[in-house]
Amino acid sequence: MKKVTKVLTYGTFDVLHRGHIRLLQRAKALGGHLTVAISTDDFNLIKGKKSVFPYAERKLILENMRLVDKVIPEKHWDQKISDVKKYKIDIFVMGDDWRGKFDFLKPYCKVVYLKRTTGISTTQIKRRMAAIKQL
Ligand code: C2G
Repeated sequence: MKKVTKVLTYGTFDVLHRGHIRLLQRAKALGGHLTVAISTDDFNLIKGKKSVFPYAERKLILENMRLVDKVIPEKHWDQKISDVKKYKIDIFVMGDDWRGKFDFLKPYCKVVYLKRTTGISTTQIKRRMAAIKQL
């Protein structure tokens, strides 16, 4: 029986938008099983990110997406090697705003950086919301 290719990616995935979806779509297309490690609220503080939605809500949304097979928490920077080993990951995927940053995973799995979707970001969405409020 052919082993299913397992893909892993990490992120905050706050205020889900087409940039996130396109990343997840392309990541899933690389294999048959996609695990998403979602940054916890505590880890977001370490990343200097304040999310609109708490971890539990960001997790609820992603684990109910057809594209996503498994959701795990991302609690700190240095869990990736053990995650790749623990979940027998074949391909690690990140947007290319992280290009090179995770090459240390190359001895353990394939590392793929996918083009970041331009014209959309959580920050931009917050700005649009603020602008609408002014109307
Ligand atoms: N992304 C994208 N296009 C956008 C916005 C985001 O392709 N317009 C991608 C990012 O490159 C990343 C994923 O979507 O691969 C999740 O983005 P964020 O939630 O912003 O994740 P980030 O804060 O970059 O956290 O250990 C890694 C970090 O947890 C990554």
